[in-house]
Amino acid sequence: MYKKVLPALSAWLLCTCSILVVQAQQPVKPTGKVNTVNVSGQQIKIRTENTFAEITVYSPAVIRIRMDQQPLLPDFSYAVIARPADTRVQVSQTDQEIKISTDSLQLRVAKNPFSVHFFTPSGEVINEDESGLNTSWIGPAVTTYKKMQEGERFIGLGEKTGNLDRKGEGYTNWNSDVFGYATNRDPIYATIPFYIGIHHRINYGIFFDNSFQSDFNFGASNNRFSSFGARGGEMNYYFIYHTRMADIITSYTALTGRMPMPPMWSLGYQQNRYSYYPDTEVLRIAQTLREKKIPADGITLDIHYMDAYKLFTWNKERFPNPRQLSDQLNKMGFKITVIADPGIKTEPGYAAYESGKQEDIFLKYPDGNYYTGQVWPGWCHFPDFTSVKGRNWWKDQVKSYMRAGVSGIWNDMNEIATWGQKMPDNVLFNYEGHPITHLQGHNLYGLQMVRASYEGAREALQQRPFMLTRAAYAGSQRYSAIWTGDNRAEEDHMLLGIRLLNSLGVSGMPFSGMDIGGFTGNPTVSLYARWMQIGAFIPYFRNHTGINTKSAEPWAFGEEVLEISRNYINLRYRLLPYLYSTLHEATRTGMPVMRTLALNNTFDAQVYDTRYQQQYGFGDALMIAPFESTAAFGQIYFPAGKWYNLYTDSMTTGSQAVIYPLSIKTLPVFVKESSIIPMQSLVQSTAEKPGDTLFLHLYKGDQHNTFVYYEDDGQSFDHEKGVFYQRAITYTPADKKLTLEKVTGSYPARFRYIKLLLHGFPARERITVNGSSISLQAAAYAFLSPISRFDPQGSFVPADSCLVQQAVFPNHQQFINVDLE
Ligand code: NBV
Repeated sequence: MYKKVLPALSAWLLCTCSILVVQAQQPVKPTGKVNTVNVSGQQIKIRTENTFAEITVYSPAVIRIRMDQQPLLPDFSYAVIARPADTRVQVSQTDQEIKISTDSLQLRVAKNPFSVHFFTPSGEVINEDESGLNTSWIGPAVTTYKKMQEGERFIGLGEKTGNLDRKGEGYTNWNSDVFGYATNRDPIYATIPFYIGIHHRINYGIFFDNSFQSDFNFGASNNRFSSFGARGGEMNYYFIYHTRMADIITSYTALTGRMPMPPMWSLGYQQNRYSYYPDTEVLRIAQTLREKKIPADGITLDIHYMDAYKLFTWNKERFPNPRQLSDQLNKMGFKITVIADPGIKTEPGYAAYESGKQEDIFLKYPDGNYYTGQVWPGWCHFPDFTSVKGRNWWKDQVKSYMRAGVSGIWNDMNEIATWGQKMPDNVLFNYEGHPITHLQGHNLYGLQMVRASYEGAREALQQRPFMLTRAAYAGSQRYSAIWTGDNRAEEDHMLLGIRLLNSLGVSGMPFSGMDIGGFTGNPTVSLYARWMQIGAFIPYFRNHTGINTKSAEPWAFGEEVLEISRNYINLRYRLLPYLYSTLHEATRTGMPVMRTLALNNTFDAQVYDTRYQQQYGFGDALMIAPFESTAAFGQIYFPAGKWYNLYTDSMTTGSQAVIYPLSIKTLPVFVKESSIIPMQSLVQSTAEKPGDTLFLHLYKGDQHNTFVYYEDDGQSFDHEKGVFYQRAITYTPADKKLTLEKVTGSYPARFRYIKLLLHGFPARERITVNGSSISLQAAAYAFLSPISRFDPQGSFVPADSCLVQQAVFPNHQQFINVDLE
């Protein structure tokens, strides 16, 4: 017997020991040294001791690095829509390194061990692997370590809590349902693995396209490196270098796509709660908005419109005739957005469940059984949006909303959220016919859901649908706006919300919003007022609150708050031509609407100071300085240049911080010198015509400035066929001129006249427009209305006003030249 056991035992010991030796040798597997290099045009394939690598030049400013322990799989990404552009590239090599140069960037790949080092064309280090760490694997998990440059800062990564400058922090991407999240909670709902590093007057972007749970470390609990990695999949990142941050965002959005033009109505004010029902209550809210002269465009229906939370059904008692309701609302100038959760109740006889089973579109376990998880309706199956079949099924279902007169879909719970939140790892996602597990599919679910919702709604409406999503992955901007989920009615949440939206903005998602007033809990009167003011300067302006909170409509907090809210909603509507043009810029270049000051003042250390980090640009012209509603004074940082107070035109020179008295009646807003701001007269909804005059505000300054003015019909896709109205408006201070270029596009102008309002210009009697002298009048101009004082005499606090010089001239299609002095 011993004869048999002993050899077996020694064999077992030998085997165990050798495994231990191997493991002890390499618990962390490095790339190793380069063995072979194959150059083919813009692509270089490299084989190292432990790695299969591929370097691809996408453009002079964008280089992609791919690495894996196994031969690289066929290339596939839901996020990236760009292909490498033909680019002039020079590749040379020695025994030590491979040198790859484009017109804007130099990459040196060291051969022993394999590591990458990016330089500017003049040889400054932009970013390089941390020597000794580089890229490595721990089991299937891969991480790239970058040397922490002196003074390096990091911004971006989408919807992430924390400070504007993320230095010293670590973050995880795993889309999560985080009801009433703490202001430092991570992760929350969305995954955008793109960040911008800043040091020595250099900035660069890194997009790590890997949908597994990923981790970013910007010097958290280490003083050596920044790193990014994932629990599985390839090391697959795009390195982007430009001298201006704006261009980095443009290159990033060239890779992952840009938002489409939204329907104009989605830029109006949206009234919401969890939930307005029955239909008569929805109509009462709409009517009250009209009666109280609060401009509004949207009403959103939360989960109670459904029958027992069953998707694609209507509760027959609460909403007996949805089409009639939407027709009535449409006549009043309102559009309906409905919530849609992905869970389909497993109830025999329920149409969506039956047809989903028949079409076999639900997520499955490896043994072929459908995955069942619990959420609002009870036990549910979940459509697999990573299959064509699943998306097509969803698209058909979604069309039933459009038949009921719905204009927008609010995609909720798509992290995927299930009660308990621990969806099993072994659930399979079709992934276009190449199945992956939940580990890789999870962060993609929201993106693919909004893709299917957008495409279905677009086909059904033949007009621009509005889409809102809670979960996202890079690229979601191509289909949907995003909001920041279940925030709290607290002061620091309002400020956090601004940082989240600013961060989403530099991460390619310009169309965004947060629940104004807060979702959980009840805001104080002043917090509500301040939040509504800020809401006017947020791309998606929606008031929303939870199920068991007090009423949160603008009239629920007393007369003064009603006036404040109305005042700012009015201002928002008057600013629509400016906002719409700014969104058009987002579709062309990826520029955000909410612009952290870091975007245009990247190397000014002050803008990262936690006292000023919430300040942001709303488009190019306006700077918003948000403060807690309880503060009596606020310290505001003015970046370089000159700044006008929006309400009074008083001027502050930049590169300094100023202590500013605060009042709950006004939100501090400033206008950058040389700005051009087109406005319209007040309407109660975007369905109403805004009068025949475009108000063009021009602020005297020393900076040359161009604003691209844009209009279209606000609803169809005709603009894709050239039916738009666009003209560049340029202010040239050196020549004392304002020029409106000849109009491009075939859409007829909405405005017959232009009223030019000059701010900060010396008083004169006439100006010259295309050679003809036109009279100029001095006038007081107010951006806000007076506020009732509500004292026993009922007197009014006069509104702040600016002294402007104004002139009116026809808005013809041809070149218009205005001589200002
Ligand atoms: O559908 C109800 C809510 C919705 O109002 C909210 O905006 C979402 O973020 N939804 C979450 C479901 C869960 C609420 C506790």
